[in-house]
Amino acid sequence: MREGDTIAAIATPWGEGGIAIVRLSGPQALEIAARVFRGKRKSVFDMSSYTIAYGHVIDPLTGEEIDEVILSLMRAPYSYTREDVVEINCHGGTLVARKVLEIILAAGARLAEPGEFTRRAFLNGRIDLTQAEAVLEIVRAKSEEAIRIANRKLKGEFGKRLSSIRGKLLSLSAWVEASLDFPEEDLPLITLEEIEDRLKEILSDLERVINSTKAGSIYRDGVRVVICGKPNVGKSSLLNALLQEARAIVTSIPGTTRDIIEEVLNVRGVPIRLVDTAGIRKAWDEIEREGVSRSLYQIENADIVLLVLDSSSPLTEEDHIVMSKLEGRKVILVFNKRDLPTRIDADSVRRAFPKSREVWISALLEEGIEDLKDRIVEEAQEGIDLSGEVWMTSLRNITCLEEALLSLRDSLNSLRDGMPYDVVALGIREALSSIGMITGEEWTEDLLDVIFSQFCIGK
Ligand SMILES: Nc1nc2c(ncn2[C@@H]2O[C@H](COP(=O)(O)OP(=O)(O)OP(=O)(O)O)[C@@H](O)[C@H]2O)c(=O)[nH]1
Ligand SMILES: [Mg+2]
Repeated sequence: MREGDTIAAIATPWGEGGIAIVRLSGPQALEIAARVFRGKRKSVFDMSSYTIAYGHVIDPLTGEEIDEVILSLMRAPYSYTREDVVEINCHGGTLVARKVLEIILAAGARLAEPGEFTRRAFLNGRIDLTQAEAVLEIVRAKSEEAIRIANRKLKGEFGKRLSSIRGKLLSLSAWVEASLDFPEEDLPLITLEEIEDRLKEILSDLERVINSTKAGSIYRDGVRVVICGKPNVGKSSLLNALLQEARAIVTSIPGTTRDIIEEVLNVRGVPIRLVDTAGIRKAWDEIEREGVSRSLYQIENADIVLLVLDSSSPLTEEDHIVMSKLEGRKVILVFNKRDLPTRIDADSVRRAFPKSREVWISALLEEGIEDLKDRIVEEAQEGIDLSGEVWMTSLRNITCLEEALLSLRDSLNSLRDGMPYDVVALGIREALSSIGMITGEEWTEDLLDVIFSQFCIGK
């Protein structure tokens, strides 16, 4: 990675589109752009920052016009990367954008690596690492709620939250280390009680942040909801009703669905991965057997299972087989076919799942579906406090937060066990470093490689 050179990439997706954008960033961005751009009115050098110019990209070797373009200029330091940035909007054909990029590369730029523009924004101090990751979260957001949370993070609010914890730790660490340096003083600079109080306060603050990231992970990663039940209870009808389209085949023949059907759906801002499965029973043929074993696999990997039952007929042996597979899963009881007279013994089902929510629906008439959506969201958010802060963050960051928590707990225990101050100080230093890895106050090239390799080229 050479930080001082000028990088370029196509910033828009591959393929045909209205326009494609080729982006350039670095100290030679203007010179390179000037070599390939012939403006109608002025040259790139005469343009003010945040203005655009109309003209053509030409091949400097042959003078041939390659494309009619609009060029925009953002001068350092007020740009995405804090370097000079030029963006060229060309016609959206794959070949045209490629040709423009090739000419720019021939004129002295280097092809950017994935996420390198954002990496420069970080290295040049425009954003911290939490903001860099928020960029990726916005790109990948699966719901409006996810965009909202990521936007707050992009503004730096998550980084500030962590920096404030880091600030408290720094100050505590300074006191503890100062006490270590002057052991001969009669009075310690900070008393044991004071250290303990401050540690406890920071610990509970950190716990709050960790909880809030758990809340956010629902919006970031979504929830896997698996529809299961014996054949013919209306699982596929339910999938279709939730999706509002005839996605799965529905027939009155038991054993209609053979394979897994997966669709993504947005429920009250939570991205839901909805899975329809083959009805579980002793299979009649090899295809169905395979279908059933796939259903069981889906149940094991579900966040929430919708146990669909036919309320218009008594429970059967097959229902009991399905129910026996659901031990330890989060289950919502879905009594379907409520448009028909009730013949199911609902109480015996409730006894088998005393903690489960239940809902009565008619997938056929699309009744009770909104109710079911509410139950799904409630179940997904159970045990998570959404009234306070909500953050989305990567697994890497959650691990760092948990490591910081463990280090601080170690410190607190050492303190209570009467260990020397330097043992206490060690835990605090470790916690500082774990949190610094999230905000980017501490980083290594390897860490940046891991983070930015997830970005696309041109971002
Ligand atoms: N009356 C009534 N019939 C329903 C309802 N939901 C589904 N059905 C009917 O029940 C039959 C089976 O529906 P499916 O949705 O294919 O059932 P399934 O659980 O996916 O069945 P398999 O894929 O075979 O496991 C069809 O004839 C549906 O029209 C309902 O709410 N009320
Ligand atoms: Mg089906």
